[in-house]
Amino acid sequence: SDLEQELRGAVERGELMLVYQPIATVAEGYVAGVEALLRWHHPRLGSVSPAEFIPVAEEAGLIHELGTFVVHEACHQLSRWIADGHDLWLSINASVRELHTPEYAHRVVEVLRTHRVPAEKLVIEVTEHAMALDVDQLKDRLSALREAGVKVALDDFGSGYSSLNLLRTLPVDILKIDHALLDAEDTRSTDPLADIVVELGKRLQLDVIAEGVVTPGQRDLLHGCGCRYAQGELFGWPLPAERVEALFGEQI
Ligand code: G
Ligand code: G
Ligand code: MN
Ligand code: NA
Repeated sequence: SDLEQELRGAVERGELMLVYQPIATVAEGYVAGVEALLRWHHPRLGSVSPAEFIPVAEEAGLIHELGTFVVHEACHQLSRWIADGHDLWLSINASVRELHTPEYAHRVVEVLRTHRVPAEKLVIEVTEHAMALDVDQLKDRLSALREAGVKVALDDFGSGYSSLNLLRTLPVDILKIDHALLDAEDTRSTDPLADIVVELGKRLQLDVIAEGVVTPGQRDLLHGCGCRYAQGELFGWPLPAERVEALFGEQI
């Protein structure tokens, strides 16, 4: 496709960059981590959404090149933040296709070593599209990451039918609650669904992050449920490194 042609070489041409969305503590509103999100600015097509180009990259076998760029760039940035005395973690999204590669965990560890970043500061987010991969294989990949000290998050939890089964099957540390579970919950002070999902995470001894938090009402609701972390418009959109940095140490 046209998009595929344009995506080839986009890394070398410097058209890709990362933005970072703050992940804040619900109780205090401090930035505890950031999620790196890929952006593509094409000279003619303009801004292309990852929702559009990631599937193309997966089909075209370009996802490994993109994924490598993301891990390097994000870990390099994290190493600078750590050197500046900031205490935070960094999450990156991994495509299931990347996790297909047997040496994926090994490569990630190499990058961490290159940038002298402690493994426990890195979180790899996987979605339930992960089901497309052989589950045993995926378990092996995630276990290898965790043995190296890297954290694993199950992303978009609650957005699809296979979530509960995946949660039972996969070795993960963090549960990210899909924004759809919180939508329109602002008017209520309690929500059984949010409550149950947060409780589920706690019972499984997982850290829970709520996504797509837009209103103070939603934050209060999450606080009431005992949800520890949240991300979304209320705390900040994905921002370039130098702009997200301005939020570190501030109450937001
Ligand atoms: O940032 P935005 O909401 O536009 O992202 C759209 C989708 O693209 C989300 O599902 C997000 O997880 C995914 N995405 C963003 N950055 C990356 C990335 O670096 N790698 C992968 N595999 N997916 C990404
Ligand atoms: O699939 P994943 O959770 O990785 O996608 C994260 C994306 O969600 C981000 O790229 C961001 O653009 C989008 N996002 C971030 N905050 C909000 C929000 O408050 N509301 C909505 N609808 N989307 C958000
Ligand atoms: Mn994500
Ligand atoms: Na998500």
